[in-house]
Amino acid sequence: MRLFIISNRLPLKAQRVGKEFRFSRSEGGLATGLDSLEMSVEKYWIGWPGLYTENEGEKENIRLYLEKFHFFPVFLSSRQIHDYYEGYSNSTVWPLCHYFFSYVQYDRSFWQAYREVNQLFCEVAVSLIRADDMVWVQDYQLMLLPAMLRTYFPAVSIGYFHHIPFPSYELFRVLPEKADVLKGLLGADLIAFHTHDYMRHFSIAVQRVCHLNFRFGEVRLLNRIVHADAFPMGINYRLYYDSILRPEVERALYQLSQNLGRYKLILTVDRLDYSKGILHRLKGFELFLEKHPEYWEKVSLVMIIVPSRDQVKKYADLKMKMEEMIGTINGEYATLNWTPIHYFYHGFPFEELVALYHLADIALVTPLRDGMNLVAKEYVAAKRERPGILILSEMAGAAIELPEALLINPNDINEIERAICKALQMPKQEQLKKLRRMQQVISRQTVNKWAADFVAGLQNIRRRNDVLGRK
Ligand code: GDG
Repeated sequence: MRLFIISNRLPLKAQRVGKEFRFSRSEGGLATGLDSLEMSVEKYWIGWPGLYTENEGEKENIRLYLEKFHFFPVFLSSRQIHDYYEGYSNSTVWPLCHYFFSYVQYDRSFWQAYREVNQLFCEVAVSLIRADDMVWVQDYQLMLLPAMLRTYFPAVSIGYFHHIPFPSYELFRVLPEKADVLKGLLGADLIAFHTHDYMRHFSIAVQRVCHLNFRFGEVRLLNRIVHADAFPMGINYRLYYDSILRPEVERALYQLSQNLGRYKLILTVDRLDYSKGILHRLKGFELFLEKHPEYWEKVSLVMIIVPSRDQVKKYADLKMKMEEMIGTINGEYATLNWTPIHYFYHGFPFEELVALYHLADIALVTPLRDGMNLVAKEYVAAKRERPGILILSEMAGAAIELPEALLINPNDINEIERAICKALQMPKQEQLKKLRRMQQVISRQTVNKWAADFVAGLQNIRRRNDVLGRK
């Protein structure tokens, strides 16, 4: 059986280096999660290779290189990147789904480009897929694609996964194109979310906007049913749990301990994004320093921010404010022997990232909204048998599976400050007990299980739809 994954980005991105191209792994939760899938099906992938070119020769070279991995590129023009990706996807849908209502931009040309690019993805897919293939569309950039594909292939198996929150109807209803978006999604047989709450919000929106009756997670259309469900995404657990056994990770850990081992370490890892609560977190850490001079020169925050969407104004503004705050805090509290915040505006190789997870006494994960948050799960797994505390926002999808974390409301900087203190004082035995319970949960709900469950769910609905179609 062949499975076509269709996402905005391919797992490999092309970058121009002089006259050549360099290919590297794409960042972000979707790419890291799906790329590590081990499946019994033949896997193909359609997506944007992350680079803009109008040169047909260059496109051909990129295409030839990627096709060796069964990756099929969709090339976008600079206008499409601006209006579809930075525009409708990241300046309209993203803030809406993360409850940043005042950040939402409405622009007719964004919407037109969104439709046009979804159609472009559809054309590439139609040239590749066969009626007996399975298609798995990923995320909010491609919400119109399921219905577009359905017009070409009435009986093909189509699934959709929404990696970010689906907002409550009261918020979703402000979207001018809400009916088109829902109709687009309803082209799929299975529509899945990280949590039941997101799924419930979606089904209420379908009832209110499309006047369709959702019962027991299903809606009946003319000749088929559409099923909606929660499939919490996991991580490649063994990869993180066993990572410290790798000599290169052990070496990285040794280096880190030499440089930072004198201090208690609080680690934060995010893409640059206002939804991740970076400014609130910095205020919480500043309050902690202000109220607890006894921890000066004893605790440092290591902050990794992976560059993301910095062409979008809100992201560029966030970067400026964040760096200003870091500068102010370090300027106020640093001593000749101690830097309160070690800030990195770039990604780290996997080996160094997992060494940091393993070493850090505390992971501070405080998104204001987050579909799931894989960093929280990776930290718990990478600790192996070493103590550590996860401070986790109750606004992250991951909080539902990890109630043993120190759960906080990320809007309340006093709670962040108190949680840091509590974590620093927590006995080691209690840390280990909580970690073990969380490890049990995430070792069962791995990324492979997530994908296998999704594919099984999709096959099940398709079988039922085939029967309905024959009637
Ligand atoms: C979206 C949703 C949902 C980060 N820094 C480095 C690095 N990373 C990797 C992490 C992790 C991934 O990036 C980030 O995943 P998250 O889930 O935390 O966040 P988003 O990118 O916003 O992902 C999110 C996810 O999709 C999946 O559905 O959980 O809610 O927003 O895997 O390890 N990797 C390396 N170096 C870094 O410096 N190698």
